[in-house]
Amino acid sequence: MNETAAIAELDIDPYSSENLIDPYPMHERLREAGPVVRLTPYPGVVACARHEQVHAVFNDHATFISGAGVGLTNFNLEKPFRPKSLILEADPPLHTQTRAVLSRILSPKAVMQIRATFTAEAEALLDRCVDKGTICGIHDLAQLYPLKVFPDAVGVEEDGRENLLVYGDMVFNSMGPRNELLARATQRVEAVTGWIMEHCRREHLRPGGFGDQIWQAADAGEITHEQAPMLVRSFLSAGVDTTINGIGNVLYALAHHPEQYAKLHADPTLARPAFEEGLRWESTAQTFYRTAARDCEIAGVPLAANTKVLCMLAAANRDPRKWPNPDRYDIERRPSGHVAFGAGIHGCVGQAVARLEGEVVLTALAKRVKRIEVAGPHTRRLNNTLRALDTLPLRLIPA
Ligand code: OVM
Repeated sequence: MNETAAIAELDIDPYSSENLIDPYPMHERLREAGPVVRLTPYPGVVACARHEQVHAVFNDHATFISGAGVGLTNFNLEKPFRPKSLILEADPPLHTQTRAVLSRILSPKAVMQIRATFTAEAEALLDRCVDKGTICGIHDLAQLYPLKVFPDAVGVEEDGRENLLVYGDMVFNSMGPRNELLARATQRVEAVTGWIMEHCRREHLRPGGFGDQIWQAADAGEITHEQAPMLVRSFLSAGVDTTINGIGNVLYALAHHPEQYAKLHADPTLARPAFEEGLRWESTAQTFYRTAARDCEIAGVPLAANTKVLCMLAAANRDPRKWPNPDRYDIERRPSGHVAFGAGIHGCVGQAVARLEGEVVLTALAKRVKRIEVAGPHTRRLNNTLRALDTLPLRLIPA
């Protein structure tokens, strides 16, 4: 029999304002305390902050399941705020079926087909930003871009798209505790849930778009017609707030590392690795949970069935056991193995689209802008799961 190890316990609340504003000191304490750590304020929860364990948990989907929710709430014990996602909050065999459909719709071939349009939109938007000179990196760039290209690709009408921001904020807050952030998001979402569900219906989706392709998969018998709107809902839940903040965070990284931006400007083909390193350095989705399906162990530490395992992606992505100089943003690092998109069977199904968006925005930026200057203090939008900025004043010095 394996030896069992004692488990460390820390009085840390990952959802305190202090830790949401600056999570990095907390990440270090959790990584150093052990491979798996109990959190005093959350009984029944353990956290993994090291890369090795986060990766291992994600790659053992039979032991560490998603069907009981990938937030703090255990859906075996408490009702979810909305009907469960058929892909995010599902396990095989259901997950296998739904994933196959989304995976085909978002395949490398599909991404090739949207590339020209996504590039043209990025260039048009960056032209406007450079004309302005001083911009809010979030409102004028990071939000506008995904909010235009992704709903266009899904086939959602222009009117009311700002509802997607309110909805995404709720979805990602719902994975945390019942704190003030969740209470406020719950209030705000009430006005938009109807719009979201309405826009999952076939008659609201442009023929041929990603959304309509889900309905076509239902016609083909790959999924049921009852499942189709729920899978469109996944696009609308996961496709906008994530890329907005991925782009916002990388703009922040570049603005605060002028020597890295200089390299990107000198060689715009570094756009893709610069975005990738941004995801490692400041992971958009900071955390996801799994639930122990049975009594099990992590790194020799025994865990009871139904234990919620908090996987700290952002901490794993700066684990010094994995990365040399982990706190350094270095666009030449090539950070393969980062877990900003998760890993294993639930690894982000839209990652090729996310990477395309990051790449074309940074390419268009690099070609037009010689230098980025911080034009004032930034502000954060606190969210229980997302690393998000509210404002990011930037001065773009044209090439
Ligand atoms: C979904 C969903 C929602 C949020 C995130 C996500 C990261 C998926 O509704 O399927 O993946």
